Amino acid sequence: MTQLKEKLAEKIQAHRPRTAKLTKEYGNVVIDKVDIGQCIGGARDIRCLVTDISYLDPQEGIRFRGKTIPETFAALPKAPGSDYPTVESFWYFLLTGEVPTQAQVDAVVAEFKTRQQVPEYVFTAIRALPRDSHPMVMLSVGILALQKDSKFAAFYNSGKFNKMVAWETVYEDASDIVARIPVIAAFIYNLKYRGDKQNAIDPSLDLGANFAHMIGQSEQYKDVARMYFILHSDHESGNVSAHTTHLVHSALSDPYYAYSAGLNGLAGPLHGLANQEVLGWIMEFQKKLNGAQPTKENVTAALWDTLNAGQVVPGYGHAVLRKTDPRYMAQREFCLKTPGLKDDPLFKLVAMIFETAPGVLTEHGKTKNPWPNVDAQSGVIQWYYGLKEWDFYTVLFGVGRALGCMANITWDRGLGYAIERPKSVTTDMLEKWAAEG
Ligand code: AMX
Repeated sequence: MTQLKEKLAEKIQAHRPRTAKLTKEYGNVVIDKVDIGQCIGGARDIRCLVTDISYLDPQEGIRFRGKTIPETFAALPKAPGSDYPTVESFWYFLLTGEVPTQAQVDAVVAEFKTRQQVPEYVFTAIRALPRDSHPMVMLSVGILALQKDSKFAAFYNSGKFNKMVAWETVYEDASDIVARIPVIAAFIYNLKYRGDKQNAIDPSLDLGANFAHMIGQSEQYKDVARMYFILHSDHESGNVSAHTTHLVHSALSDPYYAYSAGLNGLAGPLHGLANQEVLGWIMEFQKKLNGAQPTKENVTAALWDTLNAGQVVPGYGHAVLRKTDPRYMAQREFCLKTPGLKDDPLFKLVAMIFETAPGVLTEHGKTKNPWPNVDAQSGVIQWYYGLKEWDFYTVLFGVGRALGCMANITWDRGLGYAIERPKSVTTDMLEKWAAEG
């Protein structure tokens, strides 16, 4: 057993009595109620999921294992010569809740090297798709193609399945997915946008740095990849990608089925596809400007054009957050401290939208949150570093989101969470209850 798996075994063992006690002794304690608005309106805010991996406060934003984004970045050991932690150290932290030592990080980096080789049949399956398929289709197919080697599915089918240790094989699949998904993403990028010019894995590099290397990116982009994957990892359990992954795995579908499904949810324009939509919106606006400088006036007019056409302003609003997303701020700070990027015309335009859109959306009066979310800022950084194929941006999100989703389902199995099965009612019933007040 690796050090990380041993540590995780210890943590899961120690946690189990807490969950068992809550279920057995306090199972009837009411923690929420449901109204008709929530029943029709996407189950918004209903407290009915448990996770200790991250928590999203509407005012404060995300905390990973109790730490804010700046605290997380400050606490974790950094990649060699970098201000940013490796994705591997963050993975250790998400799984165990403990900040790893450098030696523990090195062990995970080494472990990932043994896992990251992607079988050729995965690439064959992706190549068989039409080249103009969306890269999210390719990513979802790539993850699903790996399913035949699932250690969890093999354990389930072995006749020796045992609930107490089932998490160990979920951990194996989860770790394989986290180690391999950047390699699959890089393959897709190279296939679609670099004329199939594939770069081999560099075994001396950590996960983020290797992704940068594989897509032929610059030295500076290594930090972009590390930062981006960590920021997009987790946003508690109710968002579409995390919830789908959890739901599908709750049927004991293995992590490959579960995460492929999660990715399909991430591909929706109200969720992960918003980052591609933001760039599309900005490019359309720039075209209309026809060389003129963006001003508060012309940005305001463009925002109203979008709203009056009955469309949403991509990158703004959130189902839970009620302030500027700290993931937006972390990326904005990256832009402000990076020479060149802070004076980049696209960054300036995004900053102008940041100044303008909250006022316009407030005046429009529909959204409960007029502030930007993570997607409003992320495309600018990618664009600046030359990754201009914006239909790939959700794939980057999907590589990062694997960390949170995989940590969550490892713990789901560790704590033996039940198959998810909420109850539905009919409109007749709702009308009857409405009439009864
Ligand atoms: N522009 C215009 N109108 C908006 C809006 C926006 N950015 N955000 C919300 N609204 C509208 C909604 O469409 C809804 O209108 P309706 O009553 O006519 O249906 C109304 O405001 C109330 O919505 P809400 O309760 O504030 O938001 P929600 O919880 O229903 O939806 C979200 C949240 C993110 C889907 C929504 O804000 C949105 O569509 N934003 C733009 C897309 C986006 O940026 N998505 C990415 C989210 C982050 C992520 O998952 N990656």
